[in-house]
Amino acid sequence: MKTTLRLTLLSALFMTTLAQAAELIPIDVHRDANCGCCKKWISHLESNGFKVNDHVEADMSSVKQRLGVAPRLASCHTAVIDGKFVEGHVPADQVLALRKRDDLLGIAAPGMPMGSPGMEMDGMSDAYQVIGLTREGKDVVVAQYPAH
Ligand SMILES: [Cu+2]
Repeated sequence: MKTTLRLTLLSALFMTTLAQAAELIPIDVHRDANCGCCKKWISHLESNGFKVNDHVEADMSSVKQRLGVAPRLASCHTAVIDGKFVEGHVPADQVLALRKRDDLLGIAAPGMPMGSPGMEMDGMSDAYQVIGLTREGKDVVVAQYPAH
């Protein structure tokens, strides 16, 4: 009886682990070997349900060009999900929202805004925006974060 119960509990645990693993969302991240804040952004994604495929690149500017990141939107790392780019320190919830936006080629948090995920600095934060690039080549604001 005890053994049966233990087995049931164990298999329940095992099933839960499998279910969680199945729910992880794969994303590719391209970054420079020496980028510390890029690794912090990867940790941010991983703690928000993503499975990151990490690609260390010798030439990030050619990667950005290949993936269609407009120079005005550029930051450090460049991720790809469902064929769309995610440039810079974009919050994980915006990456999730992008998956439902078929009008956008990608989104970006241009530059390196202080206080964005992976750029935390003593709780201080710059105001910053997440910009979407439409299929027509226009920039649209998809999210705004206030300074604090
Ligand atoms: Cu960075």
